[in-house]
Formats: sequence, C-alpha cells, structure tokens
Amino acid sequence: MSAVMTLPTYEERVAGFDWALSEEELGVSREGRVNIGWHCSDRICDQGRAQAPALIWEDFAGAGRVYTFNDLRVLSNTIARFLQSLDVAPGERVCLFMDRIPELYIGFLGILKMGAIAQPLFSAFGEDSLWTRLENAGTTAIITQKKHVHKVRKIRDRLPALKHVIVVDAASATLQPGETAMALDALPRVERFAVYPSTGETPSVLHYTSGTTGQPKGAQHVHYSLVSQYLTAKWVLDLQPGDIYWCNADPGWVTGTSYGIIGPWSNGITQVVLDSGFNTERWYAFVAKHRVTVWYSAPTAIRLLMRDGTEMAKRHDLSSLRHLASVGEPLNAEAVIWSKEAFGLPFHDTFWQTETGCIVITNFPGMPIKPGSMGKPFPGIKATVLDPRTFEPVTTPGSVGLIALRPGWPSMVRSYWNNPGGYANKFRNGWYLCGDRASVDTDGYFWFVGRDDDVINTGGHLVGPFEIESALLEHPAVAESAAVAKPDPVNMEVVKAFVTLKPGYRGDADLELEIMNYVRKRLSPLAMPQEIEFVASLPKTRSGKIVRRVLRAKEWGEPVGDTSTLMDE
Ligand code: 6R9
Repeated sequence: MSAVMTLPTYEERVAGFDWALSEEELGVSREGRVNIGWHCSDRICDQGRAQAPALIWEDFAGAGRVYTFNDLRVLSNTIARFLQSLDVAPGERVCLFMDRIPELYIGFLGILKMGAIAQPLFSAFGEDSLWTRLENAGTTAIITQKKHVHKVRKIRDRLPALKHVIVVDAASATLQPGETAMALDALPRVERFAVYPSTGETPSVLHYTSGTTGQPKGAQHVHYSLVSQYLTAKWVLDLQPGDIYWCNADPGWVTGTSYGIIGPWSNGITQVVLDSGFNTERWYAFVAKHRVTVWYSAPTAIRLLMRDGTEMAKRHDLSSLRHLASVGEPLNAEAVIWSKEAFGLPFHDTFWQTETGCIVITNFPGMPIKPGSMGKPFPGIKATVLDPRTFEPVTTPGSVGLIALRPGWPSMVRSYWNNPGGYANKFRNGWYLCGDRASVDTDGYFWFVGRDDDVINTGGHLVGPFEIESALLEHPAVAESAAVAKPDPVNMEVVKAFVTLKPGYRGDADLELEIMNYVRKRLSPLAMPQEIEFVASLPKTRSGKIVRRVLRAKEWGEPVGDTSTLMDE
C-alpha cells in the first residue's frame, strides 16, 4: 500500500479551498479562543494521545529522554505557573535562550499558555547580538542555561526592562543576585492550569530576522498563525498518525518553531530532536535509530550530505524515511537528483519566510516535481511575480519578477516590533513583497532566481546567483558556491564565484579552468563567472543561509552591514 497514491492532487486541494477547513479541524476561529500552547499539548491529550511520545530528545553524547503529550501538557503548565509566580504579565516578551534542550520546547508552550510572547534566540549568539534583540523587544524575562548566563550578565545593566534571568540547570547558590533557578524536574507538577484566554489576534511569537542593513527586525506573530501552521504541516510535510518526524532546525530560526514545535505537535505527531551540530554519520545513525519517517531539512545540510557521498547513506538503514522536505535556500536540482540516489526519495522544496509564518510555495507530496523549482502556491495563498517597475503581475510565463503575496493568510506577520515604517515598506499595490525574485512557468511552477539584493546586473542584464551556483554544484569537485557581482569597467558588474571543494580536491589554476569549461556549456555567456576563488568556507547565517552580500561587499570595498546572525567561522 502506498500512502502517496491516495493523496489528493494539487488541483483537488486548491478547488474551493478555505482556511475554514483548518479552523474546523482545530475547532478555532479568528475571533474566538485560540492558544498555541494549549493546542499543542492539552488538546492532543483530550484526543486520547496523552501517553503518546511527543518529544524524543537526544543530546550530542547520545543520552536521551522521552516526553509524552501529557508530560508536555503538565510541564508547560508548570513553567507557565512559574512565570506567573514571578509576576511576568501577559503580553510581555519572554526570551528563550537555550540549546535545543527539552526546556526550550516546553518553555515555548508554557510562555504561550500564560499569555506572554515567546522570543526564541539562538543560544550561540554573543552578547551583542543578544543585547540588540532584548533591547528592541523590551524583553522582561529570559530563560537560559548555566553555560549561557554569562552573556546575559555582561549586558544586564544595559537592559532596564529585563526583570528576570531564569536559569534552568543551576542551583540557586551558584547564581547571582537577581537571577532565579528553575529546575523543571524539581518543581511541583501543575496538573491544572487556567490557560490565558488568548484570541486569534493575541501576540504569540516574536522572531528576529536579519535584514541586509540596519537592525534585525522583530516579526510579530499571533495565535491565529496556528491555522496555517497546522494545515501546512499536515499537507506539505505529509504528517500522518504513527510518523516519527525530524526537523533539524533550531527554534532560533522560524523553521524550528513553525515546524519544529507548532506544526507537528498541533497535529499530535511524535518528533525527535538532536541537540548537536551537523555530522553526516551521526545524522544517518539518528534517522536509523529512531526510524524517522519524515525529515525536514535545509539545502545547506543537504549539500554537506552530498559532499560525503551516497556510500555513507547506503551504510545505514534509512528505509524508514517516507517523505523529505527542504527550506531556507533554493534547492538545487542536483540535490533533488542526488537525494533520489541516496535515499530513493526526492527532497521536496518549500519556500517561505519568517514573515509568512508558514510554507507558501511548495512541492506537495505526490505532485510531479520539477527539480530546481519551488513548486506551486499553497491553497489559500495567492502568489505571483510582479514587474519591478510597475508592481503589476508579470503576464509572460518565464519572465523574472518580484515574488509577491496577497496579504491575509492566517500566519502572516502582523508587524515588526517597534518598526512600523519597516513593515509598511514591504507592501506595494496591495501585495506583500518577499524580497526575492522568481519566474513562473506555463504550468504555474515557481523558479527561484535570487534575493533582490543578490541579483547581478551585468551589462544591463540581470542574472540570478542560483542558476550559476546550481551549474557549479554539478561539477564533481564543488561542494558549495556563492556567485556575486564584482565591479567591472565595461559591464558595470560581472560574476565572481566563491567555491568550496569536496574532500580530495585542490583549488589550483587547473581546476579553476576545468570548472570554467564545465559550466560554460551550461550557462549563458553573461552568467559565466569571470573568476573563481577557492575558499575554505562561505559566510552563513546561523540558519545556514549563504550570505552573499558579505562576499560582495568585499569585492566593492563597501561596509558589510548587519552581521549579527552570521555564524562565526
Ligand atoms: C523559512 C525561512 C527567508 C528567505 C526567503 C528566501 C530564502 C527560504 C527558500 C528560499 C529559495 C526556498 N528561502 N526558503 N529561497 N527557495 N525554498 O527560511 O525564513 O529565515 O526568514 O528566510 O530565505 O530568500 O526570502 P527566513
């Protein structure tokens, strides 16, 4: 029996679609009561899944713990009550600043249950990145770990709004005045808790996203986002009863909350979490051990898996996998083809943003995949590409324009915290602009070209980095690449490519020439890199996105802008 065969087609799903379908399944409405914390725990228990595993957690050393949905329910109550006991009030921002430990996931639900706004941040942030976001949000409480509290201590006197520093794994005696210990296991378990009577438009999550210049922006979401997150998780990630789901994103990135907490748990699905960085061998062993069925990953990770070859995948029993999906960057056609070889399954690309809150353009399970394309809009999402001069929809198939969405879907960002101008600037002619470029083909499939800021203007022709990087990736020596504009006296800009190599290759002039010749056949003359520079690594955000503007700025001798989300290499 194949589950895929019984799935509705894309057209069937789109026909007569209404978000009311999701509202009905969840029993919510925009005006009525809705609380994500309650929906991800209490409601699942009420549906008879109290004893089903919700979180199967493992740390880098392989030690683990299992939490049922009832544990989620009771322990999130416990954290909610604890925050109330400190006089944290509904609407206040509570920052989660932890590694991927259970308290992070359970704390997220607890904060929402007592009506405060959850502000997840990468625990790897240094004190400056942390300060910018806590200061902007006027955060009143932060929940952290012993190993990270020193960063909070360094900036606390510059954060007048920050009343509570809560440490989950330290004894009170080791803490400084004004810090509070919260050992979840030692607290009295709170069986019954009066969940805050949030309605659809009550603020829920504040996610900071980094712009190209200026300060990071705090995307403010509301509880009604659940309506989109629940249904997209069910349909796009194909979550079904009995699944073991793995989303390897950190909740500091929107993927780690929308689909690393809310999506799976509102569907009552068991998820596994590995609190450890990337390691191909370890990841395959993790999939095999837990019999993972659905895996949501990102191109940056997939390219690393590719670097290590199909043989490594074949050494593990990965037969439990049923559905694979990817987000964060364009998914190269080569990666889709490779994953079919390595796992017998294609990765399904999903496009969305912190601001969209949910997947908006995607390849559905069962829908024919065109490798290199992002797929089609999720039902209920009106997406198009706009002419960059007129902001009217482009009518010729294949022409490149700005990706734009008609506002109004449930999980759309409601504002940028403390930055109304930045929010207003995202709209033109009644469309929300994503800041990315794409074309749409005659079948309605979207093809990503590049972020607006990354497009290369060579002799008046616009070239997107994605097609160049995809061609480079097909060369057997290339592990990753970034194509950027470099100044040129004749053409204004020409293409320069930065390349990292697979193990066993040496970046010398011969290889540069060989790669040039290789991509020459695949690319138009305009898109051809004029220069290849071999590098040990590429600048990336903590969510794994290549940050081309850093490379570009160096070529132009310009300032690099905000670098607070960059991974330290
Ligand atoms: C979920 C997330 C959003 C930006 C987005 C685009 C890029 C994400 C993509 C993709 C091509 C995909 N992006 N998914 N580009 N294909 N499937 O990533 O949110 O961190 O806010 O980033 O990421 O440039 O505009 P966020």
